[in-house]
Amino acid sequence: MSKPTYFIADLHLSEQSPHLLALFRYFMTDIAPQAQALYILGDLFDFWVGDDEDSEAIREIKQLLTQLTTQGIACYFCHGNRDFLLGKKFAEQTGVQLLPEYHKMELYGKATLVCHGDTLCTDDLAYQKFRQRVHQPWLQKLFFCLPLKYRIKLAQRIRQQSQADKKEKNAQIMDVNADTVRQTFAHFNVEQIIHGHTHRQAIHFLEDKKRIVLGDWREELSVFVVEEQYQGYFVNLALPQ
Ligand code: LP5
Ligand code: MN
Repeated sequence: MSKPTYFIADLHLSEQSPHLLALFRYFMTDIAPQAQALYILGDLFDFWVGDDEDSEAIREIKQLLTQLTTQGIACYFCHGNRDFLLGKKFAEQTGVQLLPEYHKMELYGKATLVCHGDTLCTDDLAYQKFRQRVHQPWLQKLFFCLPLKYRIKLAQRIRQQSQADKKEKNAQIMDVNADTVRQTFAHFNVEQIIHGHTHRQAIHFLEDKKRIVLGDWREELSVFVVEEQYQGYFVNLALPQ
């Protein structure tokens, strides 16, 4: 019998959230080693401004990932809107394999697409405009020329602005656009899409297709488990006392 595949997203880890770090430590040492592969579908970090970022928390996260990949468990990473600047150096240091924006795969015989999910939220025009800008290679190159502490300051300013802007947006705008979802299913010719970003953990059935939305991590961790003989299910766990 083959081992399960795990999917997680939107952990938003940072030095400022020791509880999330503790959940990640628990997940990576007690749960993830049971998997055949782990897919991290973006926003592992609260934000990422370059692979030269360093802190005690980052060192531990890297070490936990390395520990998993050296056990032979494949670990894949798809960029989120907070950590799209995570690069090759991080991947080399941890053994994590970077995925493109959309990654199509066979998951126990099912054609499956994985992505972060932000590109499906096409009603959020302000965000899509912002995304287009910060994904420009020349701007990123320029950004990397800045000293680390300025990059962190800028990221914090953008986070503040994003939080303020979100208060003015209605929830509908920040969800996926139904037409974009339909087009994505058709374009990639898949039976299921697994993504995060909207933080609205759910399995949506669309005719004969499925869209699985991963939950973000708060009090509990959230993992979507797919096994050969099952359709897939969510596991939500708090830290053991
Ligand atoms: O992340 P979340 O859930 O809060 O909101 C997202 C969208 N916001 C973002 C921004 C990220 O939170 C922060 C990313 C930091 C990355 C590191 C710095 C990289 C700099 C790179 C330079 C090359 O993604 C939010 C969506 C929401 O998801 C739901 O989908 O609505 O989108 C926004 O809020 C976008 C705003 O509407 C526009 C943001 C304008 C920022 C302007 C910056 C001004 C700063 C000036 C500093 C001098
Ligand atoms: Mn996100």
